[in-house]
Amino acid sequence: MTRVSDEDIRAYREDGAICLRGVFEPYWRDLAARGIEYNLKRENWGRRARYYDAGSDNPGFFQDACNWQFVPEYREYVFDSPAAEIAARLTASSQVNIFFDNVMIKAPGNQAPTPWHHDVPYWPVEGDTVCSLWMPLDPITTENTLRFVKGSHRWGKRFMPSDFGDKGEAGKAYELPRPDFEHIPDFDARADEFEFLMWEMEPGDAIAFDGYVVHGAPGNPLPTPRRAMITRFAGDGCTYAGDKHEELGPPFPDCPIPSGAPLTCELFPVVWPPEARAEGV
Ligand SMILES: O=C(O)CCC(=O)C(=O)O
Repeated sequence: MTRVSDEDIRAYREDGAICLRGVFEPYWRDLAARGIEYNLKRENWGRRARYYDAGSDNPGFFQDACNWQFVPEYREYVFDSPAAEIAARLTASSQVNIFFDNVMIKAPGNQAPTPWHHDVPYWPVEGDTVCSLWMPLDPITTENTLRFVKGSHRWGKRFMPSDFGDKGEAGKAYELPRPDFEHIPDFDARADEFEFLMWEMEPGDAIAFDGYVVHGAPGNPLPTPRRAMITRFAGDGCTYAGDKHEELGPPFPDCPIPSGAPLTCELFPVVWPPEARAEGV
């Protein structure tokens, strides 16, 4: 495995996000692009598909999730692309489970920002080895790239999830009955207090980031779409947390394992190393 250097591992742990250059060959990009093209058709939406800004003048912030069982291209990408091994290496895990696949697509000129947030508070999982790989299929500039608050995964904080849509005003926090969740700071207003990470990217590059690092993104002012194939992995020590709160995104109503259990089950199979996969998956 030459895709991840020791320096990448150090920076990932220290900063919470890194950009890996040229790690996805054209085969994987074409595969993901075909999966997205299929998934975007109305008849192929999963049950979690949503346009966040459906009521706005220029709708076009689409997301769908948890479709690897239904979209063969996503399944192959999840199981056989370099993504899982990269996540294993960065999190120093002996094996990783797929938690879920996700696509986030902003149409040309779409104004909807991605609100500042960190991921694990949304999701029915707990653990320090949750790692996402965000692989864009289009060139990314500073105008539409993700932004990360450097080192925020090490603050030990849990910020209340924000509704990405909220009737067009992205970013309104859910009111969750959890005293350990704080309102997220307005990082734009307090930009001089923090250090941010962001990268221009070419297809083939990917950002790997920790489940607790705070991030957000502007809309997509470019004349090209901003398609991102995202895979979420959970490494050693992660457990299911379906009882975290009621507004889980995504929810897994059919999950066969109880809260507190290790993740491995048919929804979250082991994907790496290949020899640890369950038979028939
Ligand atoms: O693609 C985006 O705009 C947001 C991505 C994101 O928040 C995530 O992958 O966790």
